Amino acid sequence: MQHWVIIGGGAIGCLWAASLQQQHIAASLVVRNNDALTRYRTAGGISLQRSTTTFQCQPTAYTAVQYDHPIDRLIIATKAQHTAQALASVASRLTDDCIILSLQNGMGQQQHILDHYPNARLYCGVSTDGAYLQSPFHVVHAGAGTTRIGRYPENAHDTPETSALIAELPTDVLTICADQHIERQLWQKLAINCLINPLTALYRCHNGELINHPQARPRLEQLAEELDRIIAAEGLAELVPAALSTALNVAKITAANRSSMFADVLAGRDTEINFITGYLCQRAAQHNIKVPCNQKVLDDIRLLKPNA
Ligand code: KPL
Repeated sequence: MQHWVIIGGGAIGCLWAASLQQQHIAASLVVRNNDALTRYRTAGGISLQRSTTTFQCQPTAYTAVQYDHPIDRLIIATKAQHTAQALASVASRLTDDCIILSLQNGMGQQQHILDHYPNARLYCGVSTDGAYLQSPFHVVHAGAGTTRIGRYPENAHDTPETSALIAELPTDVLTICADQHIERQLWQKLAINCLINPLTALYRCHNGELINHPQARPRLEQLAEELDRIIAAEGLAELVPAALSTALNVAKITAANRSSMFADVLAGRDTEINFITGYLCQRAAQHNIKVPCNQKVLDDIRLLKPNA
C-alpha cells in the first residue's frame, strides 16, 4: 500500500490529505514549521467540510526536518514560489524514482523540479475544485470540480501509467482523471490566473466584479489578447480556447470569490505572480513577442506593498 506525503498545509494540501484519509489511503502531512505544527495540533487535525457534512481526520503531521522516512509518493501543494525550498527540505528522503504530483497554480516550477530531481517521475494536476481554508486546517470544499492529471513533460505512451497512478488516489471522494495533454491544461489555467488574479489584487475586488469594472475590464481584454498570441507561439492555439471568454466564464462562476492572489495581498503574503504573469513574460521574451500590458501588471504587482 502506497503512502502519500503531502507537503503544504493550505486548502489544497488539506483537501487532498483528508480525501486520501477518507478513502483509507495512508497519508502524512508536512507543514512549513513548528508554528504550523502547533496550529495543526490546536485544530485537532484536518476538518474537511463538504456542504452539510464535515469529515475529521488526523493524518500524522511533521515539519520537513522531522520526517525521516523514505518518500516515494509526494504531493506538492505549496504556493508555486515555495516549491524549490519545500522540495529541498525533503530531498534527502525522496527515493530514486519517486513520483511527485504537483497540485499547484502557475508554471515554471515544473522545470525546476525536472532540473533538480531528474529521476523523479513528475505529474501535474490541474483542478477546478474550489476549496478554501475557513481557519487553519479547516478546509471547505465549496465547489466539486475535476482534477486532470498528466505526466510532465507530456508523453502519450505514459497514459496507462497515469491511470495506474490515479488508481492510488482518492477517486471515491474527488473527481480525478488522466489527461495526455496536461500542458494544454496548465496553459489554460495559467491564462485564467494571468487574467483574474493580478487584476483582482490591483483593483481589490472579487472575481465577478472584474466583468464590468470600468478600469479592470479594458485591461483584462488587453491582457487576454497578449495571452492568445503567446499561446499561439507555444503551438497551442488549436488546443487552448480564447483566454478572454474562458476567464470571463470563470469570473462569473467564481463571482463571489477572492482570487488567491488578492487573498495573499490582503494577508500580507508574497504572491505567485512570478509563476503566473512572470512565467508568461519569460515565454514571451523567448518568442521575441512584446507583452507590455502583462509586463505592466507584473511590475504593478511587484510594487504592491501587502496591505497598502
Ligand atoms: O485559481 C484561481 C485563484 O484564485 O487562484 C481562480 C480560478 C481565479 C479562482 O479564484
